Amino acid sequence: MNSQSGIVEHMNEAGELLLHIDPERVPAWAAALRATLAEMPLRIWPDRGDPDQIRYALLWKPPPELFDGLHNLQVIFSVGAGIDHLLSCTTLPAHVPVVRMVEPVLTAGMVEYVIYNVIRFHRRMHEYDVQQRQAQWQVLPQVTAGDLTIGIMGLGVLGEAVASMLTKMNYRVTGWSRSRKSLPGVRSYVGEPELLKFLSDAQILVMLLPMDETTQHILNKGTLAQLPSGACVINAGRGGLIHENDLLNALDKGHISCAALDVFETEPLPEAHLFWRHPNVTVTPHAASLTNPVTAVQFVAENIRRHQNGKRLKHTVVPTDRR
Ligand code: OXD
Repeated sequence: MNSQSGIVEHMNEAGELLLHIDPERVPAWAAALRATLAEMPLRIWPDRGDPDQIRYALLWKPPPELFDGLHNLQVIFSVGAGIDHLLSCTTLPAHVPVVRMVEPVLTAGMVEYVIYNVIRFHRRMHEYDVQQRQAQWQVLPQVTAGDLTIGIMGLGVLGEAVASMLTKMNYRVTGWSRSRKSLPGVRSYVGEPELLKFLSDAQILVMLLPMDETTQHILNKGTLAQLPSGACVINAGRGGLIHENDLLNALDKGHISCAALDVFETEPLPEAHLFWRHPNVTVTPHAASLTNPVTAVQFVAENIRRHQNGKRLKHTVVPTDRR
């Protein structure tokens, strides 16, 4: 065995990594993976090479046929923070661990997006924008951060980071989640029984929940009505969390004064959708926090090395989330 074949055998033992992502993102991800995981051959869908060699898969919205014959697949990584794009894939192998993307740059991007919109709504910048277009010089009343309650639905890694930043900025912060959380300065509400109370205080509501059958349309006519009059909504979780027509009605009636929406039931948001032209809605194209290939690949590489060394993977999806 020459040294060349020795290397090949070692690589085969470690297996190969399969990448599936939107075509325009492939070059940056492939470059980052080749730089950080140089020892691991990279396959880019639809080229799977010998499917038996695939041990790891890094995926965004995989097609069902991607998993055919991947008998040796050992870990599935999500390119994004959300994993609903994997769980909704009918062929996702039930026995293979799924790992969420959790890394500081992705978290920081989400904190920036939410804080930007909280301040914009709190300091009424969206109203000053309108006034400027009408050359209208009018000072609006100013509320201090400590007099404003920001309610965060979903206190996972992203929700917790947002909550922590908001508390540092002196906002009153509440959070709603499946289990009780003990976060400094954050009032925790739990489950169905405490949902209405949580909503009734949330002057700015931040949606960062995962999408599943329990959270679909959780913000609807009934729950929107529980928010204080004039509340603002920020959705950076998933479009399906909100019943879009109910939100439009609440905006038209003025019960909800403004919304910043980054995610939608149908993406890209159809050209004719009323959100595009609603005066009190800000639309961004699912861009609140884009996964940065260079830093994200560090997280993937660390987890692959942990896996190869028999250590526990970080940020695997718990079985109850995989129902
Ligand atoms: C997501 C992401 O999961 O963009 O939506 O990270």
